[in-house]
Amino acid sequence: MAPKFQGVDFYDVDALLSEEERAVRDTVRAWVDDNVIPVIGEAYVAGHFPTQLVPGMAELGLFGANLPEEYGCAGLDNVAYGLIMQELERGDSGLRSFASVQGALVMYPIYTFGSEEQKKQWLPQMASGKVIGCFGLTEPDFGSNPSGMLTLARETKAGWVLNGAKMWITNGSTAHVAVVWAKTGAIDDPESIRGFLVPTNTKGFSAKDQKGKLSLRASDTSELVLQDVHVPTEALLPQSAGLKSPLLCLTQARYGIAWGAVGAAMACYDEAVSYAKNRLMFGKPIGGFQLQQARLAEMLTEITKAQLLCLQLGRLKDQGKATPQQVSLAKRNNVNMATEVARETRRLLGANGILAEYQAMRHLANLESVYTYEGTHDIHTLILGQEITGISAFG
Ligand code: TGC
Ligand code: FAD
Repeated sequence: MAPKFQGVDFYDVDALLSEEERAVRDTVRAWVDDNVIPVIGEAYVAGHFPTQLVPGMAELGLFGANLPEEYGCAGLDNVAYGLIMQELERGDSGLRSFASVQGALVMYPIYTFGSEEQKKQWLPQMASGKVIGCFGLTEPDFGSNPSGMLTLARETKAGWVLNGAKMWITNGSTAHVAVVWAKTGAIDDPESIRGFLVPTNTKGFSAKDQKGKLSLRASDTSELVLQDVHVPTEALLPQSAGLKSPLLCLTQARYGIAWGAVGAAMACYDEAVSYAKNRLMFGKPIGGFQLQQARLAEMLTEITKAQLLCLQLGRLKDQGKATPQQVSLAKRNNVNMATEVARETRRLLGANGILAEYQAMRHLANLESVYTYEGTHDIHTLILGQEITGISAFG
């Protein structure tokens, strides 16, 4: 059995956490060690999300953990929330994706743009894991540029009728409810984009698994088709207004990803150190050779920088001061960093590095998706470019 994860904390970042934040982190860390690490390699190879883990995650209060207790959520601060994402992604990006989508992309828009009735109806059920959600923004021809979406919602006497297709939707086939973003006005008017809560058993709604994924294999990714889907007036998220609404949700999810990526990097670094100390070649541990020491030193340096970045971002978020551009910088840096750490670990492990029995290759393959979703690395570069120069590369 693999030894328990001891953490990676070269700069005593622990000392900067509150007692509650440490306790949350330690609880999720132990849960991941006991429940995720033993099964995730097999689930990944088999290509399915380990649904048996959902009740345990709900019991620990991991869904929408930074939303208020009055709706059945844990009411934690954003640093504790980030630490949860870190530990989940230490297990697997698919697990963190599941929690990100449930909390940041479905519960958050219900909380932020929903009516009181919608919040009471959906949030407690989602916090308890009895209802699973998905978030439909991306379309086959509109990924980085969601403003061009073709999905339409037309008002009728009884409510709305939705038509369109969404692509690459995490939790799409397992979800009970989908947050669907659609234009309610002219096709060239992103200001008319609004969010709808669509139960997935509504007539005309279908979800099809995305087959052939070589990344995020322990995650459900689907294509959604909406063909004359009739929903009542109450399905509309009343406070949603324009492209800015889904983008606000993305800021929440990107924040969690910035922390999650650190978890994946920590898992890989831990594996690399252990392997370097134990693998003998040319009569001594490979960790005794300068080339491998340089690899490990680089990994530890980058992880430490990313940890400090996350912590300060979380503190800013708790003060209501974090900007979307600061979140972009963290998502962009940390995911790239984690991808490099996973790649270097895979290489350090030699042939063993390609096996599912070890973690590095799985994390590396996962992180290629994380690099692309929630705004590709390039898109975050351009968001920062606009912030720096005041000139948009998109318009
Ligand atoms: P643009 O004109 O820049 O913005 C429209 C309005 O929105 C505001 N805004 C934001 N607000 C909050 N958070 C953000 N991140 C925001 N970004 C922009 C902006 O200030 C403006 O407000 P206002 O008041 O002036 O109207 O819009 P644009 O059409 O030029 O697009 C900009 C761009 C390219 C940055 C944006 O479209 C973008 O971020 N594209 C990337 C798409 C993306 O990230 N898709 C993710 C889909 S979901 C997903 O991948 C889930 S994976 C989940 C998992 O498994 O973990
Ligand atoms: P494109 O936008 O076609 O980009 C292709 C390439 O062009 C990229 O390298 C990109 O960086 C580059 N590019 C694009 N525009 C520019 C530019 N202006 N300048 C320079 N380069 C540019 N979406 C959801 O709505 N909900 C989900 O739950 C969800 N889950 C996902 C799960 C997985 C596993 C994956 C892989 C994706 C998921 N997505 C989801 C979709 C994801 O958000 C999109 O894949 C992402 O936004 C990129 O869109 P695209 O794949 O169409 O790439």
